Amino acid sequence: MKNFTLSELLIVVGCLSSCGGAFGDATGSSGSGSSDGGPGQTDAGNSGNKVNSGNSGNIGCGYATTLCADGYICIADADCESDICRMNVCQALSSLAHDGIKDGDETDVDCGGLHAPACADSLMCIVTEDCTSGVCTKNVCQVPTDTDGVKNGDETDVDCGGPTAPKCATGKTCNAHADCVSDGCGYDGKCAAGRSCTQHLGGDTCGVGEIGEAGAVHESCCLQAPIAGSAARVDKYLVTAGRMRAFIERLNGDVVTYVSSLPASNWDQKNWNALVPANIDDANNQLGPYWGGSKRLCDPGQLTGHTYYTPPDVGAPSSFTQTDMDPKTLNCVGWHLANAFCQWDGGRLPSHDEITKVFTNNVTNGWPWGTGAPDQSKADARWSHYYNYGYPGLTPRASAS
Ligand SMILES: [Ca+2]
Ligand SMILES: [Ca+2]
Repeated sequence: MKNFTLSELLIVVGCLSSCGGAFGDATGSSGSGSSDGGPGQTDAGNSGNKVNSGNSGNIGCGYATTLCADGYICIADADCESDICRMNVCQALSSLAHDGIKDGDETDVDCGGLHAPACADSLMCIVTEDCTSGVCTKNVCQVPTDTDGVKNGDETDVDCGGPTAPKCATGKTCNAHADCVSDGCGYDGKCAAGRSCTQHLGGDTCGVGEIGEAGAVHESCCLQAPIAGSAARVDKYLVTAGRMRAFIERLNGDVVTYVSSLPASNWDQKNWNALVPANIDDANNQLGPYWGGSKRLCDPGQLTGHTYYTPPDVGAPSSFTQTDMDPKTLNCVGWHLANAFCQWDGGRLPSHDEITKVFTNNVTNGWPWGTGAPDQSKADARWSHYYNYGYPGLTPRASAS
């Protein structure tokens, strides 16, 4: 193995790689210098980094899905063509690594050390990197467990996710909804705070300011806030159109089948099943302007309008795009569908008494924004985006009164 100078290592640490799977988004790199046409280079816009004493900059390394050649930066063995990642550099597979004997710096036969693949469970090791499990105890590679403090086996993050480990908390890495406590694996490969907040728009765009606005501070739309004088919690933000869309799309519009599984104490199967959608077309119809007769102020328009985007063929084309609408607060939704949504998302609809107490701090200090009618200057980010009702992309009225 070659020796690196300090400056070379600094270059390595400061840049992104575009090969291997561990780095995810290949957005180019921050290093200086120019490409020298390294192996596998296919795209000038995707620059990986090769440890190379003769070059201080970046070397094209193909696309993010390619394996890294010897000498390129890696995080895990699986990032490398040689299947050997040591000290974050892909190592050349030694000719000794498949000769059937323990030689070189191998810790067991043809495994371990700097030039052979990591060792399977129960084989000999010296350091954690000698083992596929990442756990070397008393010089023996250990079987992965969900308490060893290492992401190994089928886990998607440290000691969580996959078929056997406990489910992962919010923010941990996931591959599927089932990996997460919330049953929601987000678009970013992290467990979402709620089942309905796995998407970007209306999923993690809640908080002060609009998307792209200077000073905007956004977080998950599924966070919850305490209620004074109660053990219950309430959504920190009003439900977005995007959260309803996540619900509808996850069920492919078939809310009827979902509610059919609810206990009688939570759902009136006989009288309510016909009042929720059975497919996507039903859902667009129910969340559009005309279901059950025209809904007041739910027709498309710039001063009115349903915030759940519905396609043109529903009969009432939205005046705004789905991208505009999904982050907005949901409106024009029937009680039964709202009820089903809340239960699917792990909660329930609040009672009138409960919601009154929430908005008046347990009836002690008026409304959350103080006294009098709410207006723009009194907007409270705990409960809503600014300007989120009916005016996507437009300057809002100065007062909602
Ligand atoms: Ca060997
Ligand atoms: Ca583990």
